[in-house]
Amino acid sequence: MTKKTTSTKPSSAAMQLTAEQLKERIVRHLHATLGTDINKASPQAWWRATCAAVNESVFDGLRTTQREHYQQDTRAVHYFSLEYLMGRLFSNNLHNLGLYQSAKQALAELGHDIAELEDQEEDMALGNGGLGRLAACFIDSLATMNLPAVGYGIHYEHGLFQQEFQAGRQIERPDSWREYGNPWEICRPESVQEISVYGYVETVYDLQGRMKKVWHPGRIIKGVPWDIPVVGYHGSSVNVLRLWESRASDFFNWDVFNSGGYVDASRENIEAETISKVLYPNDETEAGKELRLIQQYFFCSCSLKDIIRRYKRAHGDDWSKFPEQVVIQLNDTHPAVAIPELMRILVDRADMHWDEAWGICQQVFAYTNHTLLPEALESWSVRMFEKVLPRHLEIIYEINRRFLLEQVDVRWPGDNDKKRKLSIIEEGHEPMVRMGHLSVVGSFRVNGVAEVHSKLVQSDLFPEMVALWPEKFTNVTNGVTPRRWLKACNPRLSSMLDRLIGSDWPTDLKQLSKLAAYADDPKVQDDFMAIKQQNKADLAKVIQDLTGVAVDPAAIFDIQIKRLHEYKRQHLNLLHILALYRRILQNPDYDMVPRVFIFGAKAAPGYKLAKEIIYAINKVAEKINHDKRVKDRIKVVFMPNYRVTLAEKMIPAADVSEQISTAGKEASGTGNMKLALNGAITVGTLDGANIEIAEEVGEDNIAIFGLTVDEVKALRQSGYHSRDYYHNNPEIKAVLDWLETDYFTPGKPGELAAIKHSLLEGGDPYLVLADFEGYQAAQQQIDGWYRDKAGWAKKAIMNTACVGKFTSDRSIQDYVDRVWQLKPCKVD
Ligand code: 9GP
Repeated sequence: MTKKTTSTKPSSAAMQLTAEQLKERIVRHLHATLGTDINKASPQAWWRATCAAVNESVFDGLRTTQREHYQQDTRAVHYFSLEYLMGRLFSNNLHNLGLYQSAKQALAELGHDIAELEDQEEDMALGNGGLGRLAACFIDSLATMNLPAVGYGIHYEHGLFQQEFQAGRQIERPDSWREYGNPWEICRPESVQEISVYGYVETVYDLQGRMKKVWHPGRIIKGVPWDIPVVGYHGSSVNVLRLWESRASDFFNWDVFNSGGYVDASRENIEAETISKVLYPNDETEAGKELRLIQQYFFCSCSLKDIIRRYKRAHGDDWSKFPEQVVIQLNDTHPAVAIPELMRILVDRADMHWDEAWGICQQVFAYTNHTLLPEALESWSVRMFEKVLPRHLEIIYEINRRFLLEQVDVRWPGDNDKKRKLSIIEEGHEPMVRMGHLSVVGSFRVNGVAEVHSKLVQSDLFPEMVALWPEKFTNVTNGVTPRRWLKACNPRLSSMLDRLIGSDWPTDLKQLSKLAAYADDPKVQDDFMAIKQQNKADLAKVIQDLTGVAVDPAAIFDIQIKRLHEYKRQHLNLLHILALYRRILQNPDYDMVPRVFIFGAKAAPGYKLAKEIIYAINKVAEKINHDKRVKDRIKVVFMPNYRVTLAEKMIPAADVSEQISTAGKEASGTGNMKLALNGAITVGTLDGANIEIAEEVGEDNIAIFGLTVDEVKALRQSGYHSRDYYHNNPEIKAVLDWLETDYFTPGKPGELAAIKHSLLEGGDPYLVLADFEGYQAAQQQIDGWYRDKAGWAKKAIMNTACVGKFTSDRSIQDYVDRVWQLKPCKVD
């Protein structure tokens, strides 16, 4: 059960605002903030004026919350994340303040449609995918649950690239989310920090003859904080997301300037500003670049100094309370360099004894692992680390020396293999710093993000660490905020829920279970499916606008939305589409419920095969959508530029949710939760949180297929030969061979051959062919289920009714109970 830590009553001053009062505010801001007039203001100006009007309430809440936290000297969690995929904030803030209806009315009376103004906002896409969106859901829950928290990250000038298709191929365009400023953020020059990189370390002796290390940095960089208020739902706290922007330090500028080096000075400026320039667009792969390490260190160092500044304001130089007041959650290993940085500050700057400093560190940090993919496990070459952060490398060596001596050698005396395996430094031709090992050694808790994933973290990734510290490891299954992912994005279903089960569900999602009592009620079934139908009609318009493809809302809307990656197996979906198409060509009367296969996915720009898969899907779509023989039984669309805002339009319209990763590869998934919450039926493998979704909704309401984690391991061990499947299954052979012809790319045979090659010569690393038959059977099951209208409606309702567990409020409560030990602080 989700424990309720907050009242759900809309109680803040903002809630009492009438449309009339809001109108007055909007017009006032149109004049005083935007300097324009009702008669000539552009939609952009109206949108900004409305944001400013909303901000009056947001800033009120922010001030009150900060005052309360300061006065009560609360323990707080500090969420360190290189990514926050926030999407738009306009409707989210209005909903959370309880102002959406008043604003809608106010704008209507001023002659504007709120939905049109919403489209004025660029997505704040400071993240790649699941990990970044999870961080955004978590900070929403933290504020809603009145938990003192600060999110820390980077104020990227360019977020995730915008995707276009040219002749079916992905083209990346820069994202400039704040080209003309962003109304939600506040610059805080009073809290600027300075950080250092490069240089060398000197060993000196103080007057007592004690050895000290002095780092002489090669460059100093300024971190300028931008605060984005995070509004809790219905009159709860307003927390802060603090994002750091890098600038050249004044000190260095002047130095070079004064000696006449104007060009050099601007080069330094540019280099410093490069740090927060772009988000690395890779997902699940390590960047391995010096700039990326500097980005990580930059935001960790700025954030730690910020935390310490705030702590010292209340406690001066008394460090004893620090672990009571501060907990830092490391979102993946990206911020792991915070561990040696805090050690450096305590030992070198605060003159603390190593043991005392290490004691503090180990009570402060907790680490969440989000992936088992070997290519995503970060490690930095010792050479580069030494160049960028020479003092930190020394500290890591010392942490490692003590760990191997005091822990590993005590537990496994003389076992050099164990030492080699557990060492934070991986020896080899190019010695590497293993950030995962550092994170585990330096943290008091380590969690995975779904039951099965947490088990695999323990059994496959860090078994010896578990032997050393069994109590360190735990699980916190991910969740999503129902405020954005149901209340705001699916207003029709939300109103229906309010009518049927009351309006407490947005902060107490288990209430949804009350819906189960209506699952057989024909009226409720009709209403539920009518809403789905309207949402599908809305999406059909968006599809037409974005892709030019006309789709029929009566068809099954089958949706796969997530980053493009082999392990997520969009190509398995494609092979199934090809098999259906082939059946139709072979049998013109082939009987199937018409289906629209809808994809949304960005591929990392350097990930060639992922881009080939996008190309293949687009080419196959082109052919099928224009083939009269298909008679609209299949349509395929690839939505360009998939992002949070598009997800909000797609998810409420989904009948089928594709969650088809190779078992053991998807740590959790969160799209699976959002889709089920909105009444989509999952076709999925027993992977990540799919397993828990299946447990909650029951086997009648989900189509599970494919190898389990154990079966995947066994198959690999016994030797997997993808060619056997190719030769033994004529349909597999036919569709793979088809891809090699020029059927889909007239005059250019072989253009789509990369997929076949990866599955045959490449050995099919994600077992696509092994799961093909099972997948097909699951899809057949879906087809059968959909023909029974009442049966389908029941399944859809049961999905919404049974997924209350997957609210991010429950995840946060689990973190509070299992990791953070945090108390809510009610803000009036
Ligand atoms: O791939 C995981 C995804 O399964 C999970 O839902 C998400 C949030 O925990 O994190 C993703 N991992 C990453 O984005 C990078 O490790």
